Amino acid sequence: MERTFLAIKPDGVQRGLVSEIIGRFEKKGFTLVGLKLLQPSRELAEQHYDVHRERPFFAGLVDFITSGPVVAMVWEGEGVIASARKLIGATNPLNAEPGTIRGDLGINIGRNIIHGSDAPETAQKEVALWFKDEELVNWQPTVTPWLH
Ligand code: FUP
Repeated sequence: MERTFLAIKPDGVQRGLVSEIIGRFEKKGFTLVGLKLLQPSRELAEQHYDVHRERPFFAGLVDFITSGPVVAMVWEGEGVIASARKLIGATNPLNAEPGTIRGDLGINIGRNIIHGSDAPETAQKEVALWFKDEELVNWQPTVTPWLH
C-alpha cells in the first residue's frame, strides 16, 4: 500500500494547528502509520531539503525547520502521495486554493505550515530518512473497510 511522508512545520505546531491538520487526513480516510514530535537536527533538515541546497532560500529554510518541534508523520492509502499534495495545496499559500491546508491557513511561502512528499521516490526516501522501520505500525482499520 502507498505511503507518504508529511511533516507539520514549526509554524503549524506553534500556531496550534496540529489537530486541525491531522484531522483533515483522518477525515479523508487515510491511515496514520507513523507519528512523532521532534526538533529536527541541522543534518536531518539539510538531507531532507538536499534538492534545494543551491537555492538562495536554503539556509533560511533549514534555520526555520530546525527552529522548533515538527510533527513527522507517515500516512498510508491508495493514491495518498498525490492526494495529500492536493489537500496541502500550492507551495505559496497565497496561490493555494481555499479548502486546502495552505489555502485556508497560511499566507507566507516561507511559513507554509506543512510538508508533503511530491512523488513515490521522494516519499520512500523521506519516510526512510525520518523514521526507523520499527517506528512504523503495519495495520489496517477494520471498522471502515469501505474506505479501503
Ligand atoms: P513543496 O513541495 O510545496 O513543499 O515546495 P518546494 O519543495 O518547492 O519547496 C520546499 C520549501 O522551500 C517550501 F515549503 C518553502 C520553501 N521555499 C521558499 O522558502 N521559497 C521559495 O521560493 C520556494 C520554496
